[in-house]
Amino acid sequence: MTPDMISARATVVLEANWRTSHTVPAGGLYPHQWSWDSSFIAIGLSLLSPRRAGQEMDALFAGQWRDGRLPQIIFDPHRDQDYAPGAAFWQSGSLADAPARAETAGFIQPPNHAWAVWKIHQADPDESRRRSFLERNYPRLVDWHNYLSQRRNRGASGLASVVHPWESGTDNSPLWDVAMKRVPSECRTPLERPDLQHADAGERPSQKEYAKYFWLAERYRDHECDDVDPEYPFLMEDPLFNTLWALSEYALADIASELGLPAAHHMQRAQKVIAALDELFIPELGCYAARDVLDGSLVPKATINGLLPLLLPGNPNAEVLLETLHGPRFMGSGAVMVPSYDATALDHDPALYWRGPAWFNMSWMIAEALDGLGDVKGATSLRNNIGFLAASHDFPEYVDPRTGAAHGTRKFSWTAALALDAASDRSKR
Ligand code: 9WN
Repeated sequence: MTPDMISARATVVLEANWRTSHTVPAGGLYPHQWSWDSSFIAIGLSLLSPRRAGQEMDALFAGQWRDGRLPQIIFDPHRDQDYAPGAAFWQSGSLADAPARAETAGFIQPPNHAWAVWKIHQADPDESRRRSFLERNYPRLVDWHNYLSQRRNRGASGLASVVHPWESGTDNSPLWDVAMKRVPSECRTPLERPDLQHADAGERPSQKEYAKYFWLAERYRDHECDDVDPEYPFLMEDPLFNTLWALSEYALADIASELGLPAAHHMQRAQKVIAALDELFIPELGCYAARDVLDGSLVPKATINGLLPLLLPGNPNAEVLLETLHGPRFMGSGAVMVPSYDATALDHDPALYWRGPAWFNMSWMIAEALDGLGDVKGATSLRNNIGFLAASHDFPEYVDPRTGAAHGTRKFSWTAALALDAASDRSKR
C-alpha cells in the first residue's frame, strides 16, 4: 500500500468523524470529544488543514475549568444516551470551577497537549503565526500545567497522580490491578454499557471493573472533584502520564521562547518531573513502573507505559529501555507493533484492550522516541507497519501485536490521524 493510499483512506475517516468543531474518537463507541485523543488527532489534522487542527484544540479548551484542568471528555449534549458515564452523571454545571458553556467529565487525561501544539506549529510556522495559534494556546496550557503541579502532586513527589484508570488513558492496564483491589464495586449508578454495542465484550473491561470505575467516579464527583478527599482509595503515579507532562513542559519552553516570553521556569519544571520520574525506574524490570501513592509501592509490571520514558531527551536509562523494547517481552516476541503489556506474562491477552494489544498512538510515540535516539531505521519500520496495518484494517482501535489482527472499534480517529502522520514525510523528520 502506498503512502498516498494510506493518507487518502485516513482522510476519509477523519472527515467522517469531524463534528462542526472537533473530532469524535469513533462515531459509535466514543461520540464526544476526548482530551488526549484530540492532541493526537490534531497532529494528523495539521497535515490536512492547520485551521482544523487549531479548531480541534480550541474546542477542547472551551471545556477547560477555571482551576485549569482540561477534562477527559467534553460531552455532546445530543449523544448523552450513547456513552456512560455521561453528562447527566457528572452534572458539571453544578460545580463552581467547571465551565459555564460546556458539559464535561471531572477527570483528566494525559497531558500531551503542549507537545502537540508545538508539533502543529512546527508543521507550518507561517500559518500558525498568521492565526496566532501559539499566543492563543500558551496561557491555556500554562493554566493546565499549573493544575497538575498544584492539585495533582498528591504524593508530594513532584509527579502528578491519576485518580482513576481512565485518567491514565490505559484503562485496564495491569498497572492498576493491585490498587483497584481496594476500590469497592457497589456503585449506586445503574451499570449501563453502551460500549458493548460497538465492541466485543471480550475486548473491553469486565462488568466488575466497570462497577469499580463507576464507584470511583461517583466518589470523585461527590467530593466536588476537589482533589483533597483524604480517604480517596486510588492515587497512582504513571510513568507515561508524567513523561508526557515533562515533554509538554519542554514544549512550553519552546513556545514561550518563540513568543519572546521567559522560558526557564518551564525547563526547570520539566527537569523536576524527570528527576522525580527516576524513582519509578526499576533496573531489574528493564523499564519504569507505576507507583501507588497510598503505600509508596512500585508495581513491577512491564508495560508500554513504562517504556515510553524513552521519549525523554537524554534519558540515562535509554539503553536498558531499548533492550527491553527489542527483547522477548515486546518487539522481540515477533511483534509488528509494540504490545501494551509484557508478551511473556501469563495474563497477557493479545485481544483485551490495554492488557496486551498494540495501540497505534503508543507505537507512534515509540517511533518518535527512536527518531530522537537516532534509530531512523527502527522508527521507519514501525511507521511502515502503523500505516499499513491501520489502512488495511479500516483503522482499528488496537491490533493483536503479533498477527496484526484488528480489535476494538474501527474508523478510530487517532489511528487514522497517526497513520496519516506516519505515511507523511514530515519534512523528512
Ligand atoms: C474512557 C477515547 C478513549 C481513549 C482512552 C481509551 C478509551 C474510554 C473508554 O477510549 O477510554 O476514557 O470508554 O474505554 O482507553 O485512551 O482516550 O478514545
